[in-house]
Amino acid sequence: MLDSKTLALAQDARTLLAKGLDALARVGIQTEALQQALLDLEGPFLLVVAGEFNSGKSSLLNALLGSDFLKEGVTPTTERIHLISYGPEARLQPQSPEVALVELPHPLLKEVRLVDTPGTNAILQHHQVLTQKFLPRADLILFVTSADRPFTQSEADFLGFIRAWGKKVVLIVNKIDLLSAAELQQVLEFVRKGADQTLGHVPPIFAVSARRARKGEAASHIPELEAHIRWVLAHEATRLKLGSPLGVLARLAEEARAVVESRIKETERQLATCRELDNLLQRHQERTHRDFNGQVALALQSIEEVRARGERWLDEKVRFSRFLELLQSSKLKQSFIDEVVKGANLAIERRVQGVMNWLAKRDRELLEDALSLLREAPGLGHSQQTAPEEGAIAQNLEEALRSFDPEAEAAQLRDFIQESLRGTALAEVGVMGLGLTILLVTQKIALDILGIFATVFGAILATSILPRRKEAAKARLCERLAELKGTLERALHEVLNSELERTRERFHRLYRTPCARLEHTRNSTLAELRLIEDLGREALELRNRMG
Ligand SMILES: Nc1nc2c(ncn2[C@@H]2O[C@H](COP(=O)(O)OP(=O)(O)OP(=O)(O)O)[C@@H](O)[C@H]2O)c(=O)[nH]1
Ligand SMILES: [Mg+2]
Repeated sequence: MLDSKTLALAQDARTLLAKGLDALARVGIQTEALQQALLDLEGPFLLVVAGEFNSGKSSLLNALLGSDFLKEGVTPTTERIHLISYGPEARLQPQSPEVALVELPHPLLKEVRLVDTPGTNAILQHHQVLTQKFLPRADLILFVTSADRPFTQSEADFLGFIRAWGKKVVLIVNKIDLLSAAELQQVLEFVRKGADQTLGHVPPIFAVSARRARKGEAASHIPELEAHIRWVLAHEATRLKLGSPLGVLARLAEEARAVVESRIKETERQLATCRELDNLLQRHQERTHRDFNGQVALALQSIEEVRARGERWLDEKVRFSRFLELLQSSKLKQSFIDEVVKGANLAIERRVQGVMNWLAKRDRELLEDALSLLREAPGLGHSQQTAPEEGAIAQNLEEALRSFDPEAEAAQLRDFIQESLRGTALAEVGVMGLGLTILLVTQKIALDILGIFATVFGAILATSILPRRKEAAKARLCERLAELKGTLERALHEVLNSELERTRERFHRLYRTPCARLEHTRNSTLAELRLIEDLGREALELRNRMG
């Protein structure tokens, strides 16, 4: 009959285990061991005998049960898990290639189910696998080591495995008939130390001889072991039984934690790529902004050239000897057109076009840089498998690059410049018949040939002193051209700003969605990690509360 405190603990355990099953399954951890442990909660106490092959596990069970039913031998002998329970007469029934059911008429078996397991560290690997698979079900483990080769390295490894599942252990040093009393003391000391190091504590240790017991000789110490087993069954069975699935839960939570942590690490690595893309965009925009001034200077150069030619023209024409000629303004006008401004509009348009091409090239470079950044992202280069979100980003970038048409881009940029020049107050164009079908010109950025000539000519006529006329004309020319330069410069900067904005938006579209998904994944995986850590901690706390 369970007391109320144990009943409450059992209830808490069941609630926690149900929560655990759910959480572990969601993370993708195999939960069979926990499901089995839950089923076993309702079944008999499972006392499992484990250890290296030939240590005398089957002999020990035969000695405890006073039978010779289990096969013994010097080579690896026990091939299956033997589940031994009470039955009116001895019988063995193979259940599967892995499990055999044994019934024996021994009263101890009414209180406990004993389990004989294949030995570890044998050449037959599958024996060890069978035993390791079964161990999570154990409520208590009798770990058998042989007195003639006590506590080997592989036994220490195996005990470490048992500890990870949170199992309680009783250590059995078997075959003590092979040792003198002094040797036995040495062996026991050695085993005690080894156990302490491996398990972190010294479990109960029994030094026995299954052989003596079987021969009916004294000093087998099997009765002491049996008494201990009966005591455990009477006083600790419930606690151990409830603790068993909690140990399994803690162990699986630990496994899940490692899995989830590595997922978080992988997501963080991909998120770092997202941040790299942000940085790349930022650097690209800063660099484009900086280098743009050089491009603008190139475009303005054409206007500068008009100014230089205009000044030279004035120096040449506005001379006393040619003064009469000057007054024939139609000739003068034609000369001004031919020598100063002819071709200037085309030159400006070409240079502006050059700036637009440069901007388009920069956009393409950004896509290329982003793609190589993604290809060189840590992990991507080494693993064959590309993470899905990174794959999506790379695909978007490749697609954007494939469909990237620098000419169409530059044309679109021209549209921008048209837009930004609309409504500027330069004079009408095309009037001088220069054949200006050029886009820019129709958008009023062309040199206002007539206007400039009128300004210059007006300045020439405005004053009667010749050198002054020249200076005044030069000054007016400069003024008008500076005005034009200012307009063009502003228009180009407006284009730059809207282009940077547009690039930012378009570039973001290529990776923002997968990156947002990654952030979401990271956050939900972090929440999973916290849940798993809580589960593991609660499982251990609850087991400790059981005493
Ligand atoms: N001297 C001595 N030999 C023992 C004792 N117990 C078992 N043996 C012998 O050790 C050998 C192995 O015994 P098993 O009981 O088959 O050992 P096991 O651990 O079940 O071996 P596997 O089933 O192969 O894992 C047999 O030859 C036994 O006779 C003992 O107390 N003293
Ligand atoms: Mg055996």
